[in-house]
Amino acid sequence: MKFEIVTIFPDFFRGPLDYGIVRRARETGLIEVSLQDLRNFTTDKHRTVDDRPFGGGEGMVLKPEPLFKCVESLGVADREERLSGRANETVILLSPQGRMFTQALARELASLERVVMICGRYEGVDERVAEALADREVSIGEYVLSGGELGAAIIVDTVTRLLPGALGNEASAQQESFTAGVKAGTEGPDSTCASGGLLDYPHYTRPAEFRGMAVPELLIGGNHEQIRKWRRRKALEKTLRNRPDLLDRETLSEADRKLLAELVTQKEKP
Ligand code: 9D3
Repeated sequence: MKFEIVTIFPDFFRGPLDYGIVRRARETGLIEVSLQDLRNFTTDKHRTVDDRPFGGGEGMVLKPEPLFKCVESLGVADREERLSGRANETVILLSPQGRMFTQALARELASLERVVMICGRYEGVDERVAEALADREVSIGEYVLSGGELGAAIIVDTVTRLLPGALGNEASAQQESFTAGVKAGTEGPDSTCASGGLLDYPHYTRPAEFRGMAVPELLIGGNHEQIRKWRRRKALEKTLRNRPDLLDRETLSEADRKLLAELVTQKEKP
């Protein structure tokens, strides 16, 4: 998988991509990350990448010419080929106006050979980039960043860990929370699995008691059926508290619904 990142701050990526799973994936050649300095695609003496907005208003806008020149220099397939899916590659514009980046989009990107990411800066990017150069506009969340660079780093990280061979235990990427979609009736997670569609259950390691805080006794006991049920209940509990929206989507099993009903009544007590 090749990631190509178009940015005015290539040095920004020294750091986020040099640790852990992403670093190892680069070292083993599972992924390649290439940084494109947008200023190298300017033609004027001052290497200008931005200009004032037509129609007036605050701030500066990234000019289209260097962005088009840069992406075209990478030898990407025609936009039509990309959009139809005939080319196994995509060009993404990172912008606050984009569709939300989700685990589902990460999975889609993980199936491609090449992902080009354009990082916006200033108050925005000339709209012709979104209309005619990028295949899609993606936001990483409902908050305002200073530019798309953090978004691009997040996408590299998220997609890389989905690639077969990126994790020590290849099965574990499949088990993570937000892979979602585990239906009722499908067997619940076993003792080593996370809880499909829910937030993860709490984890503990040694010591069994730390500053007076004990690890739940049941986890030390080793009754795996009990442990499985406890983890499912804890996952439901945490999801209800922190992400109730996930419960609406979740198709819960009969046992889950019973547990959840209990938790809701407990919560309502003073
Ligand atoms: C008031 C208008 N602002 C839009 C919300 C202007 C503006 C602010 C910040 C335009 C661009 C930016 C820079 N942000 C990104 O380029 C960006 C981003 C983000 O701000 N939030 C979430 N995801 C992303 S991806 C790129």
